Amino acid sequence: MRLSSSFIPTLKEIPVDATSVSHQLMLRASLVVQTAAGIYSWLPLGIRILKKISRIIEEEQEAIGANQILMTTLQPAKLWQESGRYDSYGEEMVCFKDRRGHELLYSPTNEEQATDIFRRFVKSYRQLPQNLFQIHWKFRDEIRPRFGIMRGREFLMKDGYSFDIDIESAKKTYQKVFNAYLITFRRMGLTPIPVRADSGAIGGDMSHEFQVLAATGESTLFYDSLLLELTQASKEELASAYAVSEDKHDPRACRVPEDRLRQSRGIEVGHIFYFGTKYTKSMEASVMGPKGTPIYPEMGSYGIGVSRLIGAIIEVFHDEKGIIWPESVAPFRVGLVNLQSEDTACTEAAKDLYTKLCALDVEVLYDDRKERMGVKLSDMDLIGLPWQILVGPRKLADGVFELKNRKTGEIQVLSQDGILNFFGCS
Ligand code: P5A
Repeated sequence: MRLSSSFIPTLKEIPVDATSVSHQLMLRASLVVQTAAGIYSWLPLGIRILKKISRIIEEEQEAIGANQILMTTLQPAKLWQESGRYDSYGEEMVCFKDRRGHELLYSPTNEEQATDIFRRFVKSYRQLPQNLFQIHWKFRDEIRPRFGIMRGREFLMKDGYSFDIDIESAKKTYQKVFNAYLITFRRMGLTPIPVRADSGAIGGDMSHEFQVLAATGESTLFYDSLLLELTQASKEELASAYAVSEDKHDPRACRVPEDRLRQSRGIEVGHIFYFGTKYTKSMEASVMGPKGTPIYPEMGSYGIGVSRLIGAIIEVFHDEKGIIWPESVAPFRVGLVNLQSEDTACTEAAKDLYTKLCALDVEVLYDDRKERMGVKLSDMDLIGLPWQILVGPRKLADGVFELKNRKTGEIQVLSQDGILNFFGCS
Protein backbone atom coordinates (compact mmCIF):
# COMPACT_ATOMS: atom_id res chain seq x y z
CA MET A 1 0.00 0.00 0.00
CA ARG A 2 1.22 3.48 -0.85
CA LEU A 3 1.23 5.84 2.09
CA SER A 4 0.46 8.83 -0.14
CA SER A 5 -2.96 7.41 -1.00
CA SER A 6 -3.78 5.70 2.30
CA PHE A 7 -5.63 6.93 5.34
CA ILE A 8 -2.98 6.78 8.06
CA PRO A 9 -3.23 10.20 9.74
CA THR A 10 -0.44 9.87 12.35
CA LEU A 11 -0.19 12.43 15.16
CA LYS A 12 3.01 14.10 16.34
CA GLU A 13 1.71 15.22 19.72
CA ILE A 14 0.78 12.93 22.58
CA PRO A 15 -3.01 13.25 23.04
CA VAL A 16 -3.56 14.86 26.46
CA ASP A 17 -6.35 12.58 27.65
CA ALA A 18 -4.49 9.33 26.89
CA THR A 19 -2.91 8.07 30.10
CA SER A 20 -1.45 4.69 29.12
CA VAL A 21 1.36 4.13 26.62
CA SER A 22 -0.75 1.85 24.44
CA HIS A 23 -3.60 4.37 24.34
CA GLN A 24 -1.22 7.16 23.34
CA LEU A 25 0.49 5.07 20.68
CA MET A 26 -2.77 3.73 19.25
CA LEU A 27 -4.02 7.29 18.77
CA ARG A 28 -0.68 8.61 17.47
CA ALA A 29 -0.23 5.75 15.01
CA SER A 30 -3.88 6.27 13.94
CA LEU A 31 -5.14 2.79 14.72
CA VAL A 32 -8.31 4.14 16.29
CA VAL A 33 -10.12 7.41 16.86
CA GLN A 34 -12.42 8.09 19.80
CA THR A 35 -16.10 8.53 19.03
CA ALA A 36 -17.40 8.73 22.63
CA ALA A 37 -16.14 7.64 26.05
CA GLY A 38 -14.96 4.03 25.70
CA ILE A 39 -16.17 3.88 22.09
CA TYR A 40 -13.62 3.91 19.27
CA SER A 41 -13.79 3.79 15.50
CA TRP A 42 -11.14 1.70 13.78
CA LEU A 43 -8.90 3.16 11.07
CA PRO A 44 -7.12 1.18 8.32
CA LEU A 45 -4.00 0.20 10.30
CA GLY A 46 -6.11 -0.84 13.29
CA ILE A 47 -8.37 -3.00 11.16
CA ARG A 48 -5.41 -4.81 9.61
CA ILE A 49 -4.18 -5.72 13.10
CA LEU A 50 -7.64 -6.81 14.26
CA LYS A 51 -7.80 -9.09 11.20
CA LYS A 52 -4.36 -10.60 11.90
CA ILE A 53 -5.28 -11.30 15.52
CA SER A 54 -8.68 -12.67 14.52
CA ARG A 55 -7.10 -14.98 11.93
CA ILE A 56 -4.73 -16.50 14.52
CA ILE A 57 -7.66 -17.06 16.87
CA GLU A 58 -9.75 -18.62 14.08
CA GLU A 59 -6.92 -20.98 13.09
CA GLU A 60 -6.41 -22.20 16.65
CA GLN A 61 -10.15 -22.59 17.24
CA GLU A 62 -10.55 -24.52 14.01
CA ALA A 63 -7.59 -26.69 15.09
CA ILE A 64 -9.59 -27.86 18.12
CA GLY A 65 -12.71 -28.43 16.05
CA ALA A 66 -14.69 -25.32 17.02
CA ASN A 67 -17.15 -23.98 14.42
CA GLN A 68 -17.35 -20.29 13.61
CA ILE A 69 -20.72 -18.57 13.62
CA LEU A 70 -21.84 -14.93 13.72
CA MET A 71 -24.62 -14.03 16.10
CA THR A 72 -26.43 -10.71 16.14
CA THR A 73 -25.28 -7.82 18.29
CA LEU A 74 -28.92 -7.21 19.32
CA GLN A 75 -30.74 -9.86 21.30
CA PRO A 76 -34.35 -10.09 22.47
CA ALA A 77 -34.58 -9.55 26.23
CA LYS A 78 -36.80 -12.60 26.52
CA LEU A 79 -33.79 -14.92 26.09
CA TRP A 80 -32.20 -13.31 29.13
CA GLN A 81 -35.48 -13.47 31.01
CA GLU A 82 -35.46 -17.23 30.43
CA SER A 83 -31.99 -17.65 31.91
CA GLY A 84 -32.78 -15.29 34.76
CA ARG A 85 -29.88 -12.97 33.95
CA TYR A 86 -32.00 -10.10 32.65
CA ASP A 87 -32.51 -8.62 36.09
CA SER A 88 -29.24 -9.74 37.66
CA TYR A 89 -26.70 -8.68 35.02
CA GLY A 90 -26.77 -5.06 36.09
CA GLU A 91 -26.20 -1.66 34.58
CA GLU A 92 -23.42 -2.65 32.21
CA MET A 93 -26.12 -4.01 29.89
CA VAL A 94 -27.78 -1.53 27.56
CA CYS A 95 -31.47 -2.29 26.91
CA PHE A 96 -34.05 -0.51 24.81
CA LYS A 97 -37.41 -1.03 23.07
CA ASP A 98 -38.07 -1.29 19.36
CA ARG A 99 -41.07 0.44 17.72
CA ARG A 100 -43.29 -2.52 18.57
CA GLY A 101 -42.42 -2.22 22.23
CA HIS A 102 -40.26 -5.37 22.24
CA GLU A 103 -37.32 -5.17 24.60
CA LEU A 104 -33.88 -5.62 23.05
CA LEU A 105 -30.38 -5.51 24.43
CA TYR A 106 -26.94 -4.98 22.91
CA SER A 107 -24.93 -8.16 23.59
CA PRO A 108 -22.53 -7.85 26.53
CA THR A 109 -21.99 -11.62 26.08
CA ASN A 110 -23.95 -14.38 24.29
CA GLU A 111 -24.43 -17.45 26.50
CA GLU A 112 -28.23 -17.27 26.14
CA GLN A 113 -28.20 -16.75 22.40
CA ALA A 114 -25.70 -19.58 21.83
CA THR A 115 -27.85 -21.88 24.00
CA ASP A 116 -30.92 -20.86 22.00
CA ILE A 117 -29.23 -21.69 18.68
CA PHE A 118 -28.00 -24.98 20.12
CA ARG A 119 -31.45 -26.08 21.37
CA ARG A 120 -33.07 -25.40 18.01
CA PHE A 121 -30.80 -27.85 16.19
CA VAL A 122 -29.32 -30.34 18.63
CA LYS A 123 -31.80 -32.93 19.82
CA SER A 124 -29.72 -36.01 20.60
CA TYR A 125 -26.58 -36.83 22.60
CA ARG A 126 -25.22 -38.28 19.34
CA GLN A 127 -24.80 -34.70 18.07
CA LEU A 128 -22.53 -33.84 21.01
CA PRO A 129 -20.03 -32.37 21.62
CA GLN A 130 -20.55 -28.98 19.98
CA ASN A 131 -18.25 -25.98 20.22
CA LEU A 132 -19.37 -22.76 18.55
CA PHE A 133 -17.47 -19.49 18.47
CA GLN A 134 -17.70 -16.05 16.97
CA ILE A 135 -15.64 -12.88 16.80
CA HIS A 136 -18.01 -9.98 17.29
CA TRP A 137 -18.68 -6.66 18.96
CA LYS A 138 -19.92 -6.40 22.50
CA PHE A 139 -21.23 -3.46 24.47
CA ARG A 140 -20.77 -3.08 28.22
CA ASP A 141 -21.58 0.24 29.80
CA GLU A 142 -18.43 0.10 31.94
CA ILE A 143 -18.58 2.45 34.90
CA ARG A 144 -15.01 3.63 34.25
CA PRO A 145 -13.91 3.08 30.64
CA ARG A 146 -10.16 3.70 30.48
CA PHE A 147 -6.87 3.08 28.74
CA GLY A 148 -8.53 3.45 25.32
CA ILE A 149 -9.73 0.17 23.89
CA MET A 150 -8.28 -1.79 26.84
CA ARG A 151 -11.34 -1.14 28.94
CA GLY A 152 -13.77 0.09 26.34
CA ARG A 153 -17.56 0.12 26.33
CA GLU A 154 -17.74 -1.24 22.78
CA PHE A 155 -15.10 -3.91 22.14
CA LEU A 156 -14.37 -6.90 19.95
CA MET A 157 -14.47 -10.29 21.65
CA LYS A 158 -13.91 -13.85 20.56
CA ASP A 159 -16.60 -15.75 22.42
CA GLY A 160 -17.00 -19.51 22.30
CA TYR A 161 -19.64 -21.79 23.78
CA SER A 162 -19.27 -25.55 24.26
CA PHE A 163 -21.88 -28.25 24.90
CA ASP A 164 -20.87 -31.69 26.17
CA ILE A 165 -22.66 -34.84 27.23
CA ASP A 166 -21.24 -35.01 30.76
CA ILE A 167 -18.89 -33.31 33.21
CA GLU A 168 -15.88 -35.39 32.24
CA SER A 169 -16.24 -34.57 28.57
CA ALA A 170 -16.93 -30.88 29.37
CA LYS A 171 -13.73 -30.68 31.39
CA LYS A 172 -11.80 -32.18 28.49
CA THR A 173 -13.20 -29.50 26.20
CA TYR A 174 -12.28 -26.84 28.76
CA GLN A 175 -8.73 -28.21 28.83
CA LYS A 176 -8.55 -28.22 25.02
CA VAL A 177 -9.60 -24.57 24.86
CA PHE A 178 -7.20 -23.76 27.70
CA ASN A 179 -4.30 -25.23 25.70
CA ALA A 180 -5.46 -23.58 22.48
CA TYR A 181 -5.46 -20.22 24.28
CA LEU A 182 -1.85 -20.66 25.40
CA ILE A 183 -0.86 -21.38 21.80
CA THR A 184 -2.99 -18.52 20.45
CA PHE A 185 -1.40 -15.90 22.71
CA ARG A 186 2.07 -17.28 22.14
CA ARG A 187 1.61 -16.93 18.39
CA MET A 188 1.09 -13.22 19.03
CA GLY A 189 4.46 -13.04 20.80
CA LEU A 190 2.89 -12.94 24.26
CA THR A 191 3.60 -15.01 27.37
CA PRO A 192 0.19 -15.75 28.86
CA ILE A 193 -0.14 -16.66 32.54
CA PRO A 194 -3.26 -18.70 33.35
CA VAL A 195 -4.75 -17.72 36.71
CA ARG A 196 -7.68 -19.23 38.63
CA ALA A 197 -10.45 -16.67 38.61
CA ASP A 198 -13.92 -15.75 39.83
CA SER A 199 -16.67 -16.52 37.37
CA GLY A 200 -18.70 -13.39 38.21
CA ALA A 201 -21.75 -12.66 36.05
CA ILE A 202 -21.10 -15.63 33.74
CA GLY A 203 -21.45 -18.18 36.54
CA GLY A 204 -20.03 -21.61 37.34
CA ASP A 205 -17.34 -22.97 39.57
CA MET A 206 -14.27 -23.30 37.36
CA SER A 207 -12.73 -20.36 35.60
CA HIS A 208 -9.31 -19.20 34.44
CA GLU A 209 -8.09 -15.86 33.27
CA PHE A 210 -5.16 -15.50 30.89
CA GLN A 211 -2.98 -12.63 31.95
CA VAL A 212 -0.22 -10.97 30.01
CA LEU A 213 2.57 -9.61 32.17
CA ALA A 214 2.89 -5.85 31.72
CA ALA A 215 3.96 -3.17 34.17
CA THR A 216 0.87 -1.13 33.29
CA GLY A 217 -1.65 -3.97 33.79
CA GLU A 218 -4.80 -3.49 35.86
CA SER A 219 -4.41 -6.66 37.96
CA THR A 220 -1.74 -7.65 40.47
CA LEU A 221 -0.63 -11.24 40.00
CA PHE A 222 1.24 -13.72 42.12
CA TYR A 223 2.35 -16.66 40.05
CA ASP A 224 4.49 -19.76 40.03
CA SER A 225 7.57 -19.21 37.84
CA LEU A 226 6.97 -22.75 36.52
CA LEU A 227 4.01 -21.34 34.62
CA LEU A 228 6.38 -19.50 32.35
CA GLU A 229 7.87 -22.86 31.38
CA LEU A 230 4.40 -24.23 30.73
CA THR A 231 3.67 -21.38 28.37
CA GLN A 232 6.79 -22.31 26.40
CA ALA A 233 5.61 -25.91 25.96
CA SER A 234 5.09 -27.17 22.42
CA LYS A 235 1.65 -28.03 21.03
CA GLU A 236 2.49 -31.73 21.45
CA GLU A 237 3.63 -31.26 25.05
CA LEU A 238 0.49 -29.32 25.81
CA ALA A 239 -1.70 -31.98 24.25
CA SER A 240 -0.23 -34.60 26.58
CA ALA A 241 -0.02 -32.33 29.72
CA TYR A 242 -1.79 -32.42 33.17
CA ALA A 243 -5.38 -31.85 33.91
CA VAL A 244 -5.65 -28.26 34.98
CA SER A 245 -4.11 -28.29 38.44
CA GLU A 246 -6.17 -26.03 40.58
CA ASP A 247 -3.59 -25.51 43.31
CA LYS A 248 -0.76 -24.79 40.99
CA HIS A 249 -2.74 -22.11 39.21
CA ASP A 250 -3.97 -20.38 42.32
CA PRO A 251 -1.40 -17.74 43.17
CA ARG A 252 -3.74 -16.18 45.70
CA ALA A 253 -3.64 -19.42 47.68
CA CYS A 254 0.15 -18.94 47.78
CA ARG A 255 0.79 -22.66 47.81
CA VAL A 256 3.86 -22.00 45.72
CA PRO A 257 7.36 -22.48 47.15
CA GLU A 258 8.76 -19.06 47.94
CA ASP A 259 11.67 -19.31 45.52
CA ARG A 260 9.22 -19.84 42.67
CA LEU A 261 6.70 -17.16 43.66
CA ARG A 262 6.70 -14.14 41.37
CA GLN A 263 4.69 -10.91 41.45
CA SER A 264 3.77 -8.77 38.48
CA ARG A 265 1.03 -6.60 36.99
CA GLY A 266 -1.10 -8.25 34.35
CA ILE A 267 -3.60 -7.52 31.57
CA GLU A 268 -6.48 -10.00 31.26
CA VAL A 269 -6.61 -10.98 27.58
CA GLY A 270 -8.74 -14.09 27.95
CA HIS A 271 -11.18 -15.69 30.36
CA ILE A 272 -12.72 -19.16 30.26
CA PHE A 273 -15.58 -20.64 32.27
CA TYR A 274 -17.09 -24.02 33.00
CA PHE A 275 -20.60 -23.64 34.38
CA GLY A 276 -22.30 -26.99 33.88
CA THR A 277 -26.03 -26.89 33.17
CA LYS A 278 -26.73 -23.31 34.33
CA TYR A 279 -28.07 -22.21 30.93
CA THR A 280 -29.15 -25.52 29.41
CA LYS A 281 -31.43 -26.17 32.42
CA SER A 282 -32.89 -22.68 32.77
CA MET A 283 -33.47 -22.46 29.01
CA GLU A 284 -34.77 -26.02 28.61
CA ALA A 285 -32.03 -27.01 26.17
CA SER A 286 -32.18 -30.74 26.84
CA VAL A 287 -31.21 -33.46 24.36
CA MET A 288 -32.16 -37.13 24.28
CA GLY A 289 -29.59 -39.05 26.35
CA PRO A 290 -28.15 -42.54 25.69
CA LYS A 291 -30.70 -44.13 28.06
CA GLY A 292 -33.66 -42.60 26.25
CA THR A 293 -34.25 -39.90 28.85
CA PRO A 294 -33.52 -36.21 28.32
CA ILE A 295 -30.23 -34.82 29.63
CA TYR A 296 -28.98 -31.28 30.00
CA PRO A 297 -25.65 -30.72 28.23
CA GLU A 298 -22.72 -29.35 30.25
CA MET A 299 -21.52 -25.95 29.06
CA GLY A 300 -18.47 -23.77 29.09
CA SER A 301 -17.81 -20.36 27.58
CA TYR A 302 -14.50 -18.96 26.43
CA GLY A 303 -13.58 -15.34 25.81
CA ILE A 304 -10.67 -13.47 24.29
CA GLY A 305 -10.48 -9.68 24.30
CA VAL A 306 -9.60 -9.24 20.62
CA SER A 307 -9.46 -5.44 20.63
CA ARG A 308 -7.91 -5.38 24.13
CA LEU A 309 -5.13 -7.63 22.81
CA ILE A 310 -3.91 -4.81 20.57
CA GLY A 311 -3.42 -2.60 23.63
CA ALA A 312 -1.78 -5.47 25.55
CA ILE A 313 0.64 -6.21 22.70
CA ILE A 314 1.61 -2.55 22.50
CA GLU A 315 2.11 -2.35 26.28
CA VAL A 316 4.58 -5.22 25.97
CA PHE A 317 6.21 -4.25 22.67
CA HIS A 318 7.14 -0.58 22.36
CA ASP A 319 10.01 1.82 22.93
CA GLU A 320 10.29 5.59 23.20
CA LYS A 321 9.89 5.93 19.41
CA GLY A 322 6.72 3.91 19.05
CA ILE A 323 5.24 0.46 18.58
CA ILE A 324 7.29 -2.66 17.77
CA TRP A 325 4.89 -5.21 16.26
CA PRO A 326 5.61 -8.92 16.48
CA GLU A 327 5.63 -10.18 12.85
CA SER A 328 2.52 -12.31 13.31
CA VAL A 329 0.22 -9.37 14.04
CA ALA A 330 1.97 -6.50 12.26
CA PRO A 331 -0.31 -4.51 9.94
CA PHE A 332 2.40 -4.77 7.26
CA ARG A 333 5.59 -6.79 7.37
CA VAL A 334 7.83 -4.07 6.00
CA GLY A 335 7.90 -0.32 5.50
CA LEU A 336 9.65 0.90 2.37
CA VAL A 337 10.90 4.46 2.80
CA ASN A 338 12.03 6.64 -0.06
CA LEU A 339 14.29 9.02 1.86
CA GLN A 340 14.68 11.47 -1.06
CA SER A 341 11.44 11.77 -2.98
CA GLU A 342 12.98 14.56 -5.12
CA ASP A 343 15.71 12.19 -6.31
CA THR A 344 14.67 10.40 -9.50
CA ALA A 345 17.01 7.44 -9.00
CA CYS A 346 15.70 6.88 -5.45
CA THR A 347 12.09 7.15 -6.59
CA GLU A 348 12.62 4.71 -9.45
CA ALA A 349 14.50 2.23 -7.25
CA ALA A 350 11.86 2.41 -4.50
CA LYS A 351 9.02 1.96 -6.99
CA ASP A 352 10.76 -1.02 -8.58
CA LEU A 353 11.38 -2.66 -5.21
CA TYR A 354 7.78 -2.00 -4.17
CA THR A 355 6.42 -3.67 -7.31
CA LYS A 356 8.70 -6.68 -6.86
CA LEU A 357 7.91 -7.13 -3.16
CA CYS A 358 4.18 -6.94 -3.89
CA ALA A 359 4.64 -9.61 -6.58
CA LEU A 360 6.16 -11.83 -3.85
CA ASP A 361 3.05 -11.19 -1.73
CA VAL A 362 5.08 -9.34 0.89
CA GLU A 363 2.89 -6.88 2.77
CA VAL A 364 4.60 -3.53 2.17
CA LEU A 365 3.71 -0.05 3.30
CA TYR A 366 5.49 2.21 0.83
CA ASP A 367 6.16 5.73 2.09
CA ASP A 368 6.16 7.57 -1.23
CA ARG A 369 5.05 10.89 0.29
CA LYS A 370 6.82 14.12 -0.53
CA GLU A 371 7.76 14.59 3.11
CA ARG A 372 10.98 15.34 4.95
CA MET A 373 13.21 12.36 5.69
CA GLY A 374 12.91 12.95 9.46
CA VAL A 375 9.10 12.87 9.33
CA LYS A 376 9.12 9.65 7.30
CA LEU A 377 11.57 7.92 9.62
CA SER A 378 9.76 8.92 12.80
CA ASP A 379 6.37 7.92 11.34
CA MET A 380 7.77 4.51 10.38
CA ASP A 381 9.21 4.01 13.89
CA LEU A 382 5.90 5.10 15.42
CA ILE A 383 3.83 2.69 13.29
CA GLY A 384 6.31 -0.02 14.26
CA LEU A 385 6.45 -2.43 11.31
CA PRO A 386 9.02 -5.18 12.00
CA TRP A 387 11.26 -4.21 9.05
CA GLN A 388 12.18 -0.98 7.27
CA ILE A 389 13.85 -0.70 3.88
CA LEU A 390 15.54 2.66 3.49
CA VAL A 391 16.19 3.93 -0.01
CA GLY A 392 18.72 6.78 0.05
CA PRO A 393 20.97 8.36 -2.61
CA ARG A 394 24.32 7.46 -1.07
CA LYS A 395 23.67 3.76 -0.64
CA LEU A 396 21.84 3.59 -3.94
CA ALA A 397 24.95 4.92 -5.71
CA ASP A 398 26.60 1.66 -4.56
CA GLY A 399 23.56 -0.32 -5.72
CA VAL A 400 22.37 -1.20 -2.20
CA PHE A 401 19.60 -0.52 0.34
CA GLU A 402 19.47 -0.50 4.13
CA LEU A 403 17.28 -3.08 5.83
CA LYS A 404 16.54 -2.08 9.43
CA ASN A 405 15.14 -4.31 12.13
CA ARG A 406 12.68 -2.13 14.11
CA LYS A 407 13.18 -4.11 17.30
CA THR A 408 16.97 -4.28 17.46
CA GLY A 409 17.81 -1.28 15.29
CA GLU A 410 20.27 -3.53 13.48
CA ILE A 411 20.93 -2.52 9.86
CA GLN A 412 21.94 -4.83 7.02
CA VAL A 413 23.12 -3.45 3.71
CA LEU A 414 21.67 -5.49 0.86
CA SER A 415 21.29 -5.39 -2.91
CA GLN A 416 17.86 -5.58 -4.48
CA ASP A 417 18.32 -9.33 -4.93
CA GLY A 418 19.42 -9.60 -1.29
CA ILE A 419 16.24 -7.83 -0.14
CA LEU A 420 13.97 -9.90 -2.37
CA ASN A 421 15.67 -13.04 -1.23
CA PHE A 422 15.28 -12.01 2.42
CA PHE A 423 11.53 -11.40 2.11
CA GLY A 424 10.83 -14.05 -0.47
CA CYS A 425 12.52 -16.84 1.44
CA SER A 426 12.35 -15.94 5.12
C1 P5A B 1 -16.62 -15.73 27.91
C2 P5A B 1 -17.06 -15.61 26.50
C3 P5A B 1 -17.18 -13.53 28.98
O1 P5A B 1 -17.87 -12.60 28.61
N1 P5A B 1 -18.80 -14.97 27.92
C4 P5A B 1 -18.50 -15.23 26.54
C5 P5A B 1 -17.60 -14.96 28.71
N2 P5A B 1 -16.03 -13.37 29.63
S1 P5A B 1 -15.38 -11.97 30.06
O2 P5A B 1 -14.26 -12.27 30.91
O3 P5A B 1 -16.35 -11.12 30.63
O4 P5A B 1 -14.83 -11.30 28.76
C6 P5A B 1 -13.93 -11.99 27.92
C7 P5A B 1 -12.73 -11.13 27.59
O5 P5A B 1 -13.17 -9.93 26.95
C8 P5A B 1 -12.29 -8.88 27.28
N3 P5A B 1 -13.05 -7.75 27.84
C9 P5A B 1 -12.90 -6.47 27.45
N4 P5A B 1 -12.11 -5.91 26.51
C10 P5A B 1 -12.18 -4.57 26.35
N5 P5A B 1 -13.02 -3.79 27.08
C11 P5A B 1 -13.83 -4.30 28.03
N6 P5A B 1 -14.65 -3.51 28.71
C12 P5A B 1 -13.79 -5.71 28.24
N7 P5A B 1 -14.45 -6.57 29.07
C13 P5A B 1 -13.99 -7.79 28.81
C14 P5A B 1 -11.28 -9.41 28.28
O6 P5A B 1 -10.08 -9.73 27.62
C15 P5A B 1 -11.97 -10.65 28.80
O7 P5A B 1 -11.04 -11.63 29.21
